[in-house]
Amino acid sequence: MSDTHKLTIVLATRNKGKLKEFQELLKDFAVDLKCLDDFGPIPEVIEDGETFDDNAYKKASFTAKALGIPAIADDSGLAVEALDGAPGVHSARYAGKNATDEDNIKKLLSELEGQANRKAAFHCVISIAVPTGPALTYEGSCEGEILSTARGQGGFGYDPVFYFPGFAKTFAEASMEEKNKISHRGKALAEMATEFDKVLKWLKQRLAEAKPPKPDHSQFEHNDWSLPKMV
Ligand code: ITT
Repeated sequence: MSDTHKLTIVLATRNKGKLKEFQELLKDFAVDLKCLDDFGPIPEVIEDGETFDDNAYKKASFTAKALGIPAIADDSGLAVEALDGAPGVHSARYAGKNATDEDNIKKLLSELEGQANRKAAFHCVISIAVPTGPALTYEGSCEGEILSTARGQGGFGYDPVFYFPGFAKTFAEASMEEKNKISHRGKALAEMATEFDKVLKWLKQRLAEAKPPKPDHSQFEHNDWSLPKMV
């Protein structure tokens, strides 16, 4: 398909891995998916929402407005039952502003020390927004348990302590293909990809509505177009 027939959409991330994953998933659709690095500098979005939904929408709508084209954003994290849903939207910076994955895991394990309830779930929300504000949302979750020691070398973030009973392994012990099939992000992405043709139609309709109305030529029909008489 020629690029002129493709709808340009920006994925609100600088993470090339994420971009590749989305591009691969949407490769059969008439869409030219870019990431933030393909555009000039735009201000960082402050992810201060109280829910994954708030943050995903904030990122998508801010980016769409700033660049004047539709934008997709995702937000995800880990919610632990015994910690009232923490680290939640603070998952990336649970142990502080520049925390590494190891720092975050260490803090999580210390908060859960002696706790019998180890239930936890990863959540992911994908938001697709147009510059005028409206958005579509896709969600996915994956339930598991937090172990008391890390296991496995794969994945990222909290994967080494997230035990998925269906695999009898942690996410860091599972292959990427295995994880993608059942993970929070995998499920949200699959739901979005399944109906992406509808998403494209919806986006085109919203973009068309946003254009200034075409002039109504009927209003000129009875106009007198002759030049004013010179006196
Ligand atoms: P962006 O730049 O795209 O926003 P990010 O690192 O903020 O990337 P997310 O919002 O998707 O990524 O995730 C926030 C944190 O939640 C992430 O840093 C991890 O600590 C944790 N997390 C999310 N998904 C995870 C997964 O599949 N496995 C392990 N940890 C995960």
